[in-house]
Amino acid sequence: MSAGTVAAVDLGATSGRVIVAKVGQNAIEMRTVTRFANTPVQTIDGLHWNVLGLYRSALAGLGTALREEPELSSIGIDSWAVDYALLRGERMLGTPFHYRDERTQRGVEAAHALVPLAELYARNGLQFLPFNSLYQLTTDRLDGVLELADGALLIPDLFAYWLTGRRVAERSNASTTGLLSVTNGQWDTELLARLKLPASVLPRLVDAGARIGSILPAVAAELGASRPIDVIAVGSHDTASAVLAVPMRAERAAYISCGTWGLVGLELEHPVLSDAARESNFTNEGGVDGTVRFLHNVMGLWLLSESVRSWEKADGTAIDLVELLAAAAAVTAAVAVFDANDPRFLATGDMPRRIAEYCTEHGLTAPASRAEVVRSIIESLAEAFADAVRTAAHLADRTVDAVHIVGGGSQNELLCQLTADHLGLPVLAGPVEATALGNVLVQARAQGFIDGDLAELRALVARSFAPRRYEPRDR
Ligand code: LFR
Repeated sequence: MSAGTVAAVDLGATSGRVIVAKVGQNAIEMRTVTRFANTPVQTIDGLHWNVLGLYRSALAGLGTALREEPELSSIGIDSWAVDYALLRGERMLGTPFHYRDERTQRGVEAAHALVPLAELYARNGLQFLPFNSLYQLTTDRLDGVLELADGALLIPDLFAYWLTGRRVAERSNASTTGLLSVTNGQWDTELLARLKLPASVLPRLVDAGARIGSILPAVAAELGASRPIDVIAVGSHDTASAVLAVPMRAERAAYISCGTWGLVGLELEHPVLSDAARESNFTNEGGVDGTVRFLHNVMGLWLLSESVRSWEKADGTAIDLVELLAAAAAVTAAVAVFDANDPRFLATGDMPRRIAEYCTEHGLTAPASRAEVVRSIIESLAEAFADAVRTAAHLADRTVDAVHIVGGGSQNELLCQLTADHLGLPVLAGPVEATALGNVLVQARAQGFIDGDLAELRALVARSFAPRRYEPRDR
């Protein structure tokens, strides 16, 4: 078995990147080839992803990757979940909506009138989020748009289709649509019929590790590739890829995949579908190798990035985040701890104002300075993370003795320390690029550069990227 080189296209809610990795049985070397902004666009009908711009940036990055690494043997794509493009034949019908667009309220009501939430949960195991694909598709149905479509592809599947001409639905991401059976992992055709959604728009399901196809000749020409390159299905839901790359002992650890969102939970072998799990809004999403990602969506660093966006707009200049975080760490006065999961924080817009409103409504003193707002956000996130870890362990009847934080949030020292303090457990931070790592590991295994089960892949991650340890302090 010898090492080989693969490329990950990893699309996050604020930026995307193309990463190349040389992966062998004993070490992984990763290098970011290109990073590009992901800036949503508000038009008259709502908030959209600029998927064409993202695709162009991904192609440019893959072209550079190939020039620099002519041995590159495959490409894998991951992104956020739930959002999709509708297609008719080869044509994309409109520009995909962003999950933070607020159009889906009608879809939620219409879907629940057909199938009540408790029954949905028993069938799909998903926490209620107003943007789950099934509500978005129901809104498209009510708007008369769905009937024009003969296909629907989640974002990574859309990119794979544009690269290869093959339409598939990778299972980890398909599990976030709400239309996949949590018990057998197949499209739930009975549920689709009851929701008045056409099963015919949904493509064939594949598992992470499957070969989707080779890049089309026109794509090869654009990338300057002189030979066929495979596109491999990875854990195309970014959180599935991130969880795969958490260097944990899955039976005893909880994870927090912290970027725009904080996804907090456990890896399980079987879903937990109890009333208590539904009432606590815990989800059973599909992981790589048939695992269950039992987790809860906490609002995440979105609270911070959207605050910074408001301040930068007001100032007309960029804010130095390192400086701002240092100022937040230096705040000594007690700050308000608010409910980071309050739905008012979901949409785009003035975040500091919404935090202040929450505080006033709940009899808390609203944070005054920017440093205090940031401190208040981080304290509130740490508390929400700790709470979700405890709830997950309780619901799944597990003992947790360590918590791993991966993703961008693992670099936030204050957040890691406060999470450890709130839980009274050690926090192990890193790797930062867990999502891209999970993406390349699945490709490398599919290509035969490495082998092993999840525990062995995680041991490889731990050898290549040693986590940083935070011990809990007395509170
Ligand atoms: C994280 C993530 C979450 C999902 C949210 C919306 O990037 O994929 O797992 O709930 O984005 O798709």
